[in-house]
Amino acid sequence: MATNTPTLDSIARKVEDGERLSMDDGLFLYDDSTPLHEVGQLANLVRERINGNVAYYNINTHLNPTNICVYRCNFCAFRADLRDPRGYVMDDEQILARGAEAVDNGCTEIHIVGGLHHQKKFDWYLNLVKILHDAYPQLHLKAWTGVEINWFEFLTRQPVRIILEQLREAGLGSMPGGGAEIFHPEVRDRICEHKSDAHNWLNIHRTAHDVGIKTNCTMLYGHIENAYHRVDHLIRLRELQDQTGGFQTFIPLAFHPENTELGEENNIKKPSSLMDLRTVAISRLMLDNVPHIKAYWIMLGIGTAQTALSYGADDLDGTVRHELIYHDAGATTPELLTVDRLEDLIREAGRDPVERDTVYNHVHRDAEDPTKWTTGEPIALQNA
Ligand code: V47
Repeated sequence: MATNTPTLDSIARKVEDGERLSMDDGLFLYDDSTPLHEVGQLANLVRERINGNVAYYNINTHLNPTNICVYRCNFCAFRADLRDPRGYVMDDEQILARGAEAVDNGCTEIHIVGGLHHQKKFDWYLNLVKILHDAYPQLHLKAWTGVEINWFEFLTRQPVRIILEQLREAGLGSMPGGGAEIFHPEVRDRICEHKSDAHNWLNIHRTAHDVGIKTNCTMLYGHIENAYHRVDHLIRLRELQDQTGGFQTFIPLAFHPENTELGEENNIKKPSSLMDLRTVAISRLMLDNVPHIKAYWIMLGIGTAQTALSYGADDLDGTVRHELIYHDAGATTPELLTVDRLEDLIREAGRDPVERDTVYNHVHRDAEDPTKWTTGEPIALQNA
């Protein structure tokens, strides 16, 4: 009887023919004995087929309005208990100041996520979006993960659809991809058992897509999960994307162990660059229906992020300001990169830099005053 055990040749044939890879293919690609450069070459083929030679970035800032969180995810170094001296909550004035700073710096996007505060009602989160949108309508608010939306369901007892519509009405533009972690319960139950499970997270994104809100998706790797859990995670995302088409970008997130219970109790080291590149490449190969793969430079480090542009990634995220989640967990990357530096990094990697907005329209900058910009035409994928 013919065996279906994958080989590099069988996978290469599938990739060349645009055929979908299976769980077994994914596991084969994750095996240490499968040469990384071969995996990377295949991923690069798909990357160039979809995104040509372009690498995208945006000009953005982060806003984490509070770090106080009811949940105790053991991988998180950012969260604080209600009475922890490290805990903070930003007031409206501080939130608006962040918006003003973003506009002054020519940002097109604010990425907003934070803790789930024990005492804040849904109106606090809604109002935050509203005051920022009212004051700075030109800024795209990429706000609240599936986990936060699930918390809002708990707070309001309202269906997800109603919550999302209220947020959109207040000014929410899209949703970031956080909170997905690892879907498989063997892992999820050990790192964040209390929060939104896979079913809830995926359903929230399904509803967002259904009401026309684009979202991103992520996977947190390099802790207690194995290759099976990672490939399973990617396949679950791929299945939802087949149904909705609403994911724009996948961001593989390398676990940073410093100052975390998960890292300390299991003596976990940050994943190697080789593991990072393999994960970027396998993500590109498995997620054949997600247009963009992001090499988040804050998390990967600059050198690995540049290399990732030839291992399947086509996006570096943005200039980024005020990032806390990774820096609290030991990231040694700079606090921000200038546009010139980002563009140089992309060119040095042999790609053509293109500034995009959050939902992948071209951004055109005023030649006299680069803090001023207009939204241009949607970015066309090569093989869409
Ligand atoms: O959900 C938390 C992860 C995520 C740690 O959508 C950690 O464009 C590693 O989702 N080590 C939040 N990871 C960040 C996120 C994100 C980042 C950039 C762009 C986008 C996007 C989304 O960060 C969390 C969790 O998976 N995280 N703690 C840690 N110690």
